[in-house]
Amino acid sequence: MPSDELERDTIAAIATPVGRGGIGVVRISGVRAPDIARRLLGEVPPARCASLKTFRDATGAALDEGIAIYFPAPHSYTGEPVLELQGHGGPLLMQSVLAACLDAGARLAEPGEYTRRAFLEGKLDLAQAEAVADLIDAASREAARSALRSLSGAFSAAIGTLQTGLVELRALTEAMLDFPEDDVDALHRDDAQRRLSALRRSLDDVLAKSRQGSLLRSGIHVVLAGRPNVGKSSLLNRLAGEERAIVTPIAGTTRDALREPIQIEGVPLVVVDTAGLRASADLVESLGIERTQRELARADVVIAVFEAGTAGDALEGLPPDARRIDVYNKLDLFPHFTPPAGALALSAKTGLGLETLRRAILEAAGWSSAGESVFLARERHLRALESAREHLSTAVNERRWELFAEELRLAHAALGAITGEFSADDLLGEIFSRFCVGK
Ligand SMILES: Nc1nc2c(ncn2[C@@H]2O[C@H](COP(=O)(O)OP(=O)(O)OP(=O)(O)O)[C@@H](O)[C@H]2O)c(=O)[nH]1
Ligand SMILES: [Mg+2]
Repeated sequence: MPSDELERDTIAAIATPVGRGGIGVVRISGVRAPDIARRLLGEVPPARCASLKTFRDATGAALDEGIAIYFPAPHSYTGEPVLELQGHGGPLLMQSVLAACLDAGARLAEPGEYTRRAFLEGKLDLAQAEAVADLIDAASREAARSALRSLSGAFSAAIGTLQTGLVELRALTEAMLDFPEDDVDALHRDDAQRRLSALRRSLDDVLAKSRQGSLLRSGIHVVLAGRPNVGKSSLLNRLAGEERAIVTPIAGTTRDALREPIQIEGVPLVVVDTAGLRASADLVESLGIERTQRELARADVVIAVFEAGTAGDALEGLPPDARRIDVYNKLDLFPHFTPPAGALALSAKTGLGLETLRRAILEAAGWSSAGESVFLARERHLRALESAREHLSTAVNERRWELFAEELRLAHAALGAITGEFSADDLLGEIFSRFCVGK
């Protein structure tokens, strides 16, 4: 730990959202918290008890009356002495309480600084600290549940188990480096390979759960595309459960891409309705079609919409790598219509076939977990896991103990980056700067 971390400033911030509210919280963390309590409240409140207090400024004038809670170190969110002042949540009032804290010796906290301190004090590892931000930002029930699981340490524990396995294998390998006689070697080589296979299986399992979880974090981008008037907007409204997009019998109704966040089984998706694809002389419509092409380029899943009773035709500009679901709409008009193999038939008007479409969307997006525990992994975690996986694959074919040991060491380091065991300062800066102030 650098020495400036030992002599940390005491920080203060408004922890509740900006604006009017029934309650507003100012949070102070650092060695001066007791001193600030004495200046504002006249005394340090008893540990972890809610005390009704008058908050006063440096001149002794009353600012607000509210609840003060003092958390002595190390039993606080940051691991430092923490004072929480819960006052009336008016913006001006909160500002004046905060100003009194600054006058009493605190400085304004930076975004994520409380959680960063919690990390430095060993209250949380890096994956858990990230889960705090993910929990706050969770856009769906499933995402929130996964974030909470990571926060409680389930993800870190899975990484920890992998690391323990690696440490054991590394110890075995290091021993071999000292005794390279042939007979011992063969025995240990078998043992090492067995352990290595088990480790690789566990790693693949964690990686699969993390890939699933990353879908929850980023949300799945689903784009509706097709000729004008086939019912794309009607389908969006159905999926959203509300009349979001304008629907008319006029071809070329939708001009601009319309995004709608929806959830299917708690999984967050963004569904984009687009302008129908056709050659158009209308300037606005042409611009809309350009936007359709842009949306298509970054789709995870494309729903290509056709009309029942027609053969469907080739749609230009569909990205080759996105998953595609072909849908024949207006089944109510052609109840005996059978879609081509692999395509779905449905009716946006009656809702027939919509459930099948919802399931198909999740499946196309790669979501397979039926309530099973997934990890709300970030891109950073996926990269680290993939890197660890590569080192283990290299190790499998490595006959030289020194190089075998080196691959294990690198895999170990990659996993350590997830929990912050081996993390550079700039990575920490990058992670915590995305937090809100007061967290
Ligand atoms: N009978 C029937 N009519 C439908 C169905 N879905 C859409 N329609 C009708 O088809 C017409 C076009 O629907 P939209 O949802 O506006 O079609 P769109 O693909 O968004 O059209 P553009 O925005 O012009 O590209 C409207 O009159 C809808 O009421 C359906 O399942 N059955
Ligand atoms: Mg439309």
